[in-house]
Amino acid sequence: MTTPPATGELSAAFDATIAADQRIEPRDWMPDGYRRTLVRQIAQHAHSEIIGMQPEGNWLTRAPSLRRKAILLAKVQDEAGHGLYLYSAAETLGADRADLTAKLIDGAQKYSSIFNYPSLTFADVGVIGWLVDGAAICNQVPLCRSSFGPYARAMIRVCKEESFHQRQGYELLMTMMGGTVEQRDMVQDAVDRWWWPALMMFGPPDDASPNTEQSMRWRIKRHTNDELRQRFVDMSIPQAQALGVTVPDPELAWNDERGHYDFGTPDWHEFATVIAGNGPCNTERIAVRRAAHEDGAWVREAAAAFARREGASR
Ligand code: BYC
Repeated sequence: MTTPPATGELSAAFDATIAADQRIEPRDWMPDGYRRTLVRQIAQHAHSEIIGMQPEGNWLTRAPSLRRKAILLAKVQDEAGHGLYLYSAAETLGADRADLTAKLIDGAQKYSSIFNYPSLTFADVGVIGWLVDGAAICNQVPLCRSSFGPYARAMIRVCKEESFHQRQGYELLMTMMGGTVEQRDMVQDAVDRWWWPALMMFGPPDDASPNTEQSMRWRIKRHTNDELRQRFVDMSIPQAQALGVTVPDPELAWNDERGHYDFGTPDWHEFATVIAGNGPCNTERIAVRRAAHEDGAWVREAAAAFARREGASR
């Protein structure tokens, strides 16, 4: 019998893999903190995809045409798929999917702040695609190089689908901007409501982000929250100009010296309120998720009974 390697050796192998920019796989030894951080981030990400179906899902029965309905249906279904890849990635770390769902419903685990805002008009569907999926792409493209293999691989497919989502949102807004004055006003109103929450998606500022430093060292995160927020602003402003809308930030200005846009400070008090569970739609989002979980109990029971029968007949 061979002697198992000592923890020191395992830890050195882990550090060397990270330093060489290679992937950690589920079979590899990893520090408890690395595993915990990944389960936290991946679970939160999975929950966001699942809860994220709600603001747009609200418009499925009221889409203005069959074409818009088919597009929206496909997008919302994609989000469900993203949630499933991510729950699977969390399972490779030893997390239990039923336990993760219970933690979401109990409020023990977070999901993205952005989904606690209401979608008031069909223009919100376009703005969610443009800005929310746009922010998601900015945040998630670097995660395709995250050090944990299953997470990085899940992100590749997620990002491909998110770019389709972003384009469908932008195309919808372009169409509305070519319409009536009322339609253009709806788009501007939606941009005014979603701009700041979209900037908050990147998380607290770097000097108030407890997890960034260690997550960067472990190469789970590749950029800080502020770096990605800046990238998102720089990317979105020319798109806003092409669309013919403005963003609700009097401090926004191109800074020639930095080669970036300067922009105002998001309302971090509002962010703290939303992630503490007291945003405009937190209660409703969790109530809908809980009801869907309870309504699906018979499906889970039937699937488990089928699996038991198949197992017994083998
Ligand atoms: N909302 O130390 P920090 C989508 C929490 S889905 C809520 O900077 P970290 C889409 C953070 O968890 C979008 N909570 O944390 C779906 C931590 O609290 P805990 C979701 C937030 O992890 C459908 C505390 O604040 N995307 O794209 O280093 C349709 C301190 O923060 C938020 C992902 O999840 C927030 N916005 O960095 C369309 C991407 N921000 O956990 C689109 C993957 C921070 O210690 N996640 N918190 O209690 C990440 O990249 C990182 O987890 C974050 C935060 C950048 C979000």
